[in-house]
Amino acid sequence: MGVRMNLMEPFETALDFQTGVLRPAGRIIKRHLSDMRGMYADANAERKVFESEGDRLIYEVHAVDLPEKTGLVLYCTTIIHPGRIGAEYHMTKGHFHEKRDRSELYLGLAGEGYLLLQADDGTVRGLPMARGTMAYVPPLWAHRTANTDDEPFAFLAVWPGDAGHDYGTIEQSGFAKLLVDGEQRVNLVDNPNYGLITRTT
Ligand code: PAN
Ligand code: ZN
Repeated sequence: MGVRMNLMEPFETALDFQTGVLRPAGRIIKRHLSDMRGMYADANAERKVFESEGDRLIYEVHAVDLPEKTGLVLYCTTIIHPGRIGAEYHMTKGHFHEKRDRSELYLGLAGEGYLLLQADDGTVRGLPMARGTMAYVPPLWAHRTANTDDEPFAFLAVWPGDAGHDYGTIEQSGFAKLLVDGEQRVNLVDNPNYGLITRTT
């Protein structure tokens, strides 16, 4: 159990810029491959990972434990471990905010990654992220991050307390583009499963 902060008292959190770890530890969420079944395009590659090594840890969220309330600022770090499922880089589940017009700010801390953004009409944008990159997630855009390097990719996220998270839309449709390893290092390619129900459990 992590420390729950008193939202009416000043407090400080120590952020390790190298690792993205917060102290004192709040809520830590670990996302394994089994939490993301069907989200990677290459189902065979996903199955092979399960068979050869079991349930791989893909990413961790280290959140300062505050209530999701209007007027509060919430923040957490995300650490995406390096690796691929097939050609696709390790990534987060991705979501829209439940209140679609709530925006967000990301700050790259360590490693290299990509922020993938998708509008309601399927338009996709990709922003490279490294240490010091401040990436703005506008209202109405779904967002997902991926680790495109061989080291852990860590970033800080700050967003309004009443934004909420809608995971279902992405679980159903996916993103229109995939971030894959290719000759030019990072490639954005069409997702053959886009718009289909990709989740199997
Ligand atoms: C981020 C994300 C975090 C994990 O803090 O929640 O990177 O990604 P998923 O939530 O998609 O699993 C954020 O965008 N918060 O709103
Ligand atoms: Zn968000």
